[in-house]
Amino acid sequence: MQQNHRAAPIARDTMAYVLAGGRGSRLMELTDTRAKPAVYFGGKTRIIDFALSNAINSGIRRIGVATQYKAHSLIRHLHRGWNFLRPGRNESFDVLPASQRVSEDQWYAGTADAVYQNLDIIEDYAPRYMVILAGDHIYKMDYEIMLQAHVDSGADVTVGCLEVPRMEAVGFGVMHVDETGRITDFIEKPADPPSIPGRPDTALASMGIYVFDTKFLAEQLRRDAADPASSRDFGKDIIPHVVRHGTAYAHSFNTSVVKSEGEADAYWRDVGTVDAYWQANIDLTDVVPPLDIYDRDWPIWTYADVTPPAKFVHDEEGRRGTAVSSLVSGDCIISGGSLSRSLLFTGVRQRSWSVLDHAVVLPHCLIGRGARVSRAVIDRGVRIPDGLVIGEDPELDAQRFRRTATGICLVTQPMIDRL
Ligand code: ADQ
Ligand code: ADP
Repeated sequence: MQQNHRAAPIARDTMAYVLAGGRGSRLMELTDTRAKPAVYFGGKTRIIDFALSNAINSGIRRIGVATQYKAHSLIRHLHRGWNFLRPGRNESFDVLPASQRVSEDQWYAGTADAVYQNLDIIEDYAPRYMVILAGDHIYKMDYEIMLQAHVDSGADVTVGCLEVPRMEAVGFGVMHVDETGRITDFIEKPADPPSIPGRPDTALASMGIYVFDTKFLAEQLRRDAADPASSRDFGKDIIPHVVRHGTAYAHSFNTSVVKSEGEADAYWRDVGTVDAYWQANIDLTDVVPPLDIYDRDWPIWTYADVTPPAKFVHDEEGRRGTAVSSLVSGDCIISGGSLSRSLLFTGVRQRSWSVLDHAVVLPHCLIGRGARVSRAVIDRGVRIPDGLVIGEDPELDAQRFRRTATGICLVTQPMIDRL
């Protein structure tokens, strides 16, 4: 991998610590066998590649990833794709599974515990700053800008934030800030989220991104670990405590979002539900997508198999394999089928007379002859039988597949086997 962004001193004195242990249960069967950060996104990458690429592109060269739930697929991906950092250059890449290192009967209790249990490793590297990140969001952000703001303000903690519709804020940490950006109040997942003063429909939400001086963070984690009432969580315990007893500043995502020409909004997505996941993938097929994955100044690194190019061929009867407004990854063969507004991951095979429309097809699926699939997510390796129709009969779809309220079908191999 090449480094094509400046490596500034603050970033080089920073460790990025990615929390990648959560299940993401609202993704249903997509996270039955893999943690949410390992879920495929955007054709070639996995969700965690966005946070990791942001760290690398921001100039950070020390990275730790805490894993817990169904970590096998994630760990394999990290080892294959992300082990290029070299200890001899003051770089490091550590995968830190919940391994009962501190206490024999404890997995990571909460997100703060997932850092606390590895404090010895972190303190051994002795980075001056820590950036704590979630491994399950899609966005491009320059953490160096946030680090600089943290140093400039002299805060104990700096919390990345963005504005969200007030009713969506029930799933976030919500904060109040004064005119200097200092956080005066922080409530984790409030049932009735407070709005931004003067803007009743909008709330200021935590992105779950925190910058700390390492020494201060270590003190806080040790204090928190000694508190039997604590749930060992950043959002529930650590951040509210620092807001009350120290100085916490908010850092607006708008300030450090990485945008290229054509990207209108500051793009940040949780993709935590099947609907949001489907939509964010399909959005990439727009003529000008809201997220630019072609930006060479901010590449999204990943592990990918070396594959032959995608291929489009006539079938025996002369029917052409065609694609419009679609993303087709390597090793796909479209033989006499057609697709539109769809996204094919690596190694998908599409047979004659099959039609895909608004379909997100994960790696190594087979779309059988004459099958029709619309508004669906097809899990990795699924073999869609010849002639099967998905997305046209709501009642039948709901019996056979995981069908969301808005009519998106999630299809897995066990569901096909039961037909
Ligand atoms: P949540 O979205 O509820 O709130 P949480 O479940 O705490 O997020 O997970 C945060 C990150 O940590 C995720 O990437 C998850 O995979 C990982 N994780 C969860 N439990 C873990 C464990 N035991 N070990 C390792 N990793 C773990 C948080 C904040 C809110 C904020 C939102 C923004 O608490 O204040 O608004 O993130 O999404
Ligand atoms: P997941 O996130 O679905 O676990 P992985 O890429 O980690 O995805 O692999 C899942 C399984 O599929 C592994 O057992 C892997 O060996 C297998 N696999 C990998 N490449 C292929 C392929 N080209 N065809 C079929 N199976 C494959």
